Amino acid sequence: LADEEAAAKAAAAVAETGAPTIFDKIIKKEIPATIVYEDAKVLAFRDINPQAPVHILLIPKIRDGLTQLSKAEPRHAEILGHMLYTAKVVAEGEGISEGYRIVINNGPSACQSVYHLHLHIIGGRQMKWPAG
Ligand code: DGP
Repeated sequence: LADEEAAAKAAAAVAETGAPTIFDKIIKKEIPATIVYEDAKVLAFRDINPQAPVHILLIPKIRDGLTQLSKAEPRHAEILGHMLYTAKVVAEGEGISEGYRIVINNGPSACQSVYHLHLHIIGGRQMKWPAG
């Protein structure tokens, strides 16, 4: 867990520089990803380290300052709404509408590791609550 905390803090420090993330390479199709949904504004692809039978990341194609949810400004309200609605559509496409979880890890204490806002869409198994 100490390693996880250290990595999360290091990732947050890099985020402050505004550096691009691995997700930019996925958006530009410079590195492969299993894309399950795409429109003009968002991209959804399978997580490389799945925590459940279905584990998809949904991201805005343009980061526009949204390194993490806590940086959201009023101008982001539309894309945030579109992301949440699209999560519902993606979950339907995966056949998990009966039950799934949407997660946003915000900042080091939530173990955010990639500083390009993303929703986790997780399902296909029984979830536990509270989350760890
Ligand atoms: P978070 O901890 O909320 O910042 O989640 C970042 C997620 O991104 C994590 O579950 C693993 C995933 N991830 C990191 N690098 C890659 C990659 O290159 N490809 C894919 N498909 N997922 C990645």
